[in-house]
Amino acid sequence: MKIQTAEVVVCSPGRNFVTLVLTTDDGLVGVGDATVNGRELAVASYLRDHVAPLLIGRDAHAIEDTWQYLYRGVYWRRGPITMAAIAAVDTALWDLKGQAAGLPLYQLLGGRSRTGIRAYGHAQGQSVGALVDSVHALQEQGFTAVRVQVSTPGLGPGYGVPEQAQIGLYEPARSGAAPAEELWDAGPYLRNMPKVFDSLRSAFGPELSILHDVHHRLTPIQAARLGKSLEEYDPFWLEDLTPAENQQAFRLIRQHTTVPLATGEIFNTVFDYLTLFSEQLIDYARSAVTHAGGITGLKRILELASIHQIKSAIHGPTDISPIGLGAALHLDAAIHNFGIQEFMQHVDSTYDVFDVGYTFEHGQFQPGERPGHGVRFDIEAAKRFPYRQAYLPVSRLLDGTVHDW
Ligand code: EZ4
Ligand code: CO
Repeated sequence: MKIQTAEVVVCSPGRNFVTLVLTTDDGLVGVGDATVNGRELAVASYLRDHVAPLLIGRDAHAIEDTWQYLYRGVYWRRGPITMAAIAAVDTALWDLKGQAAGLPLYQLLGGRSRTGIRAYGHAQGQSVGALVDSVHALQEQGFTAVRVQVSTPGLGPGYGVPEQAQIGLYEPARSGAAPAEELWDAGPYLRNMPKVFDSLRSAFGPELSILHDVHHRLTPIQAARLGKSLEEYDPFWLEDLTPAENQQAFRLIRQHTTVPLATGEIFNTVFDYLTLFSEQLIDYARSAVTHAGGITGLKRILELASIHQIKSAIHGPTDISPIGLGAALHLDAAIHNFGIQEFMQHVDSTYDVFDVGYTFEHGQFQPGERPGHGVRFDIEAAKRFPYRQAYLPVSRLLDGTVHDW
C-alpha cells in the first residue's frame, strides 16, 4: 500500500480547518487534521510545500517509521506547526491502516476498554443566571459534566463567553484587521468565582461534574488561592491555571490545594509533560491528537501519564476538526487511563464537509464501527467554504499591558 497523492485542503465550514487527504495505489483515502487555530495557513504550507512531496511512494503501513522520519529527519523538531503537520500524516496513516484491515481504529489500538466515552460540554453566560440556563440546556442534551465560563463583572463578556465562542471563530471586524481585544483583571475574577460555584452547586446539587478553564491567566500564587477558594464546591478540575510552559509553577499550586488540575492543550510532545508527570503535579493531560503528533504522539504521552495515575482529557474544541475529534474517540475507547473527553460541538455546516462515524448519546460518545477513524472528508463540499481570516482575541490588563488570553 503506497501513498499516491497527498493533498492539503483549507476550508471554513463554520470555522477554519486544515485537512490532509492521502490516497493510496490500492484506492483507499485516509484523512488527518492539522488545524492550528489562527495559524492555519502556516501549517498548510508546511504540509503542502515540505511534507507532501516526501510522502509520495512511501509505504502507507509504515506509521512509526514515517512519524520518526518527519520528527527526527527534519532536524527542527517539536513546536505546534511541525507537530500538527506530523499529526495529520499520522492520523491519515492510521485511518488507512484501519481501512486496509477492515477494522475500526480502536481495534488496532488494543480494542475496547470501556462501554462509552464520557464527554463534557461547554456552558457559558454573561451572568450567573444565563450560565445556569446554559448548564440546563447541556443537561437536556445528556451531559453529566460541564465546563462553566462566566463574564467577570466590569470586564466585558470575557473568555469563552461571547456568541462566537460557541463555534470558536473570532473574525476581525474587517479583512486584514487585528484580532479583537478583551480586558482581564485577576482581582474581580478571583472574588467572583467562589460566588459562581456556590450558585451552581445550589442550582444543580453535588452530582454534576463542574469544570472550569482559567486559560493561563493567573500567577502561581493567584492560582493557588483560586484552588483553595473553590475546593469546597468540589470542582471536577481547574484547567490551565497558569501559563503551561512554566511547569515548575504547578509545584506551588499543589502545595496549597487538592483541587484536581488539568493542563496541556497547547503542549505538542511528551517532553512538555516530563516535570508535571514525574512530580505528580497534574491529574489530567489535555493534548489533542491534532496538536501532539497524532495517534502515535498522543498515545506516547498518555502511556507515560498512566504510570503516574494521570488520566486523559483530550482537547476537543471546535477548532479541532471532526477528524481530530473522531481519531481521539478511538484512543479514548482503547486506553486504560481514560478520564473525560471535551466536546464543544461543531455547527451544522461543519458536517456538510465532514461525515462522521461517531455518535453522542446520554452524555457519552461511541467511536463507531467504520474502518479507520470513521470520519470522511468531502473535498467538493469543502470548496464551498473558503478560508476566512480569524484569530483568537488578545487579552490586556486594565493599564493596557498584553496578558495571556
Ligand atoms: O480556547 O481551542 O479547553 N478548551 C479551550 C479551547 C481553546 C481553543 C484555542 O484554540 O481552552 O476552547
Ligand atoms: Co482549555
